Order: sequence, then structure tokens, then C-alpha cells
Amino acid sequence: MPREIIDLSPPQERAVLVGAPLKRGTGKLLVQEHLEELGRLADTAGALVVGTLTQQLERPDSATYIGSGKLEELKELIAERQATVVIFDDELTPAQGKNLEQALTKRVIDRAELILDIFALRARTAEAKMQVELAQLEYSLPRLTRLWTHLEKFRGGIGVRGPGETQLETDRRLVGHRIRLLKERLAEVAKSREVQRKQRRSQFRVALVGYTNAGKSSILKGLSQAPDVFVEDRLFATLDPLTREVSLGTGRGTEVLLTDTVGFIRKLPHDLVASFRATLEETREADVLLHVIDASHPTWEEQRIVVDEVLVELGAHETPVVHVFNKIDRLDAAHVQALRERMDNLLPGSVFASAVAPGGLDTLRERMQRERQGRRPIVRLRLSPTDGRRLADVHRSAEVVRQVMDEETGDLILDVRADAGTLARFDAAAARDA
Ligand SMILES: Nc1nc2c(ncn2[C@@H]2O[C@H](COP(=O)(O)OP(=O)(O)OP(=O)(O)O)[C@@H](O)[C@H]2O)c(=O)[nH]1
Ligand SMILES: [Mg+2]
Repeated sequence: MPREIIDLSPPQERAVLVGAPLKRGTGKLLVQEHLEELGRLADTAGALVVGTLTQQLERPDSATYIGSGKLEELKELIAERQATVVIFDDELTPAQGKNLEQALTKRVIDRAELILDIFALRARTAEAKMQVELAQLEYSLPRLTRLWTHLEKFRGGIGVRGPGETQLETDRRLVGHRIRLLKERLAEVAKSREVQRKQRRSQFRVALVGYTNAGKSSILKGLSQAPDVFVEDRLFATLDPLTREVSLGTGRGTEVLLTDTVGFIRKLPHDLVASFRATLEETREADVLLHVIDASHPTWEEQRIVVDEVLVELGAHETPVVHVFNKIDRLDAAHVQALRERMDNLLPGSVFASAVAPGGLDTLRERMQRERQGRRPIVRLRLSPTDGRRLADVHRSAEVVRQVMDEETGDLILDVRADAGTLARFDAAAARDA
């Protein structure tokens, strides 16, 4: 007799997507593209997209975001497609979210919540998990009236509820307490990360940044040949930074440290950017950023602007940037040529690459080598051989290319590469001694 198979997996959510940009904004030009991206986000979160609805708004309705006519249309669509969840591309106020849920009798989430959900799903390390939880709590704090049932598990115990407090106030207090705890723990992790970064200071450091799915991890994988780099055709495949040594040529002294980071996206919730600040510290301290752009994506220009904005938010906009147009294997030769010519004016010095085509990363490798030579030129230091402390400092914070003894004076002559800050420190020390 065949055994009965019981499917224990939860039923898949059926999502209706709503895109309702403002008429006077630029969003209305790309409604379809934005909805398509929202669909990919929904898919990444495990939902099945069963319908979409769009409207152009003069201004959002303060109670329900979309107008009452559209709301009726949405109700019908939900019934017809048997949707279980409604996802708005635009940010909803706590009141709008609550009113919509009441009117539709379905769960309603906005883009920010969906992104937070995906991050929660994909977080692997303890640090990423804490960062996501922190962002979720910060996001939910002003929305607690809606979420309170979810917090049931935090409650209970003598002394938790203060005299005369309402439930909501208690919840706020508990959430506030948890937020403080997470921040403390994350600060500790950030400290050890900083120690690690300081140790790497002597090496030339490059960080990959860019829109999600642009091919950052593929480039790290291609350049480092590291087998443990995770690449996937999904949004937010990478959450934790990963650093690998990459050799740009043959022989010693051609290694750089290349760091892969979490991808950015349109309307990335500020709470997430804030809580991922520590892991993204690499982007501020790198010698050069490689801003990876998916040249085959129809909206790469908008994506580039989004990435620039997040870099500003992170305070990393002063780090030198090289734009890398990736996935050119997907474009025909004429298209690539036209793009090159346009970029000569717009973003001179851009690199064109393919992480998957043979030899597709050669130009990038050469470019990184040139950046390294240009930004960390070799300088000559002269030290007394008895100055052990200074010698140790040089070896710790600079890359020593050559070390010989001056026969006449007995001094040590060191040819080193170091970042500008370290060189300035050496200079100051030499001036003090003179
Ligand atoms: N054809 C082509 N596909 C590429 C290229 N680079 C990356 N891909 C594909 O694009 C998808 C995303 O690549 P990833 O390297 O994971 O992108 P990512 O920027 O790290 O993405 P996140 O970690 O999600 O931010 C994968 O399916 C890759 O195989 C390329 O140069 N050409
Ligand atoms: Mg990645």
C-alpha cells in the first residue's frame, strides 16, 4: 500500500502588488520596471505574485494611500485571484497600513517591510541577524499598534508592567530595551571588526559596492578564485562582507584585499542602512571602491543613482570610485561600443567587464593594479637599525617592497607602499627626530 505523503510546508503566500507613484514624481515613468523589481523581491521572500494594480496619484490619500475607487478594484482583484497578502511599492504610514488591512481583511505590507523580511530570511551570521532584528524593531516602533500581537512572546513576568501603564507603553518599553541591548552587542562586534581592519591596513584595499544582483560576488569569485563565494540570481544573495586576497599579477607584492558587500536597492529602508553601517565601514576605509553596474539592466542608470545616494548616506562618498560596467557579454558589440563612447564623457575612466566571459576581468585587474600604483606610490624611508620600534611600525602599517642596508651610513633603507595617512604619520615622526 503506498504511504500517504503529508505536505507540511506552509501554503505559499499569494501576493497582489500595488504600484501607485505620484504624478509629479519621476517614479511614474518606471512603474512597470519598479513593479517587476517588487515582484522579484516578493519571489525572493517566497511569495507567488498573482496580480498587479497600478494608479497614478495626485497625492496619497491620508487614510488609505490609494483612492476609494482603486480600493474597490483592489478588493475585487484580491477575491478573484485568492490573494493572501498585498504588497505596496510605496511607503505606507502606520495609519494607512492599518486602515488598508481593515478594509481588505488581508495582510498589507510595504516595500520596506518586504525588504526587511528578506534580510531576516537571508541573514546567516549572528551579526547579520542582530542587524536585521535591530532594523525591524526600529521600523516597527512607530507601528506598534499594528504589530502588538507579534510581541506577545516578549511579554510576561513579574515587574514587567509598570503601574498605570497601558499595554502599548509596556510594549514600547520592551522594544526600546531590546533595541538598546542589540546596539550594545553590535558595538562590541564592530570593535573587533575594527581591530581586524587595522591589521589589514598595510595592504591596498578595494571594496565592491553596487545595486543588488549587479555581479559583485561574481567579480570577487572570478578574481580570487575562492570557492566559497556565494553567487545567485536572486536579490540580496550576499548580506555579510567577505574579504579575499586577490593577486593582480604574478609574483609578490601584487596582492590586494578585495571585499564584497551587501547590495543596495531603491528605497532601501533607512533603518537597515543604519544598522548595517558597521559592516559597511569597509566602504569608507577602502583605498578604492569598485561601483559595479549591471550594464544589461534596463534601468541601470537609475540603479547607479540609488547606489550613489546610499554611499552618501554611509559617508563613503569621498572614497575614490571606479565604475565597472559588468555583464557586457549580454550586450551586442555595437551596444557596448555606444556605451563606451557615452561613458567617455559621462564617467570617464569606467571599466567594462564580464564576470563570466573568459578574460572578461582582465581590464579590471589591470585597472586595479594601476590604481594601486597610483594611490600607493613606492616611497623610500631611511631608519636607524637601532630604532626597533619604528621599524616594527613600518612593517605593520606599510607594505615593505625592499629592505637593504646603506653600506656607508649603516642606515636601513626601506622601499614601502602605504596609504596617505600612514605616510603622513611617518613624515611627522621623521620631522620630530630631525
Ligand atoms: N551574463 C552574465 N551574468 C552575470 C555576470 N556577473 C554576474 N552574473 C549573474 O548575475 C547574477 C547575480 O550575480 P551576483 O554575483 O550574485 O550579484 P551580486 O551583485 O553579488 O548580488 P547581491 O549579493 O544580491 O547584491 C548571477 O546569476 C550571476 O551568475 C556577467 O558578467 N555576465
Ligand atoms: Mg553578492
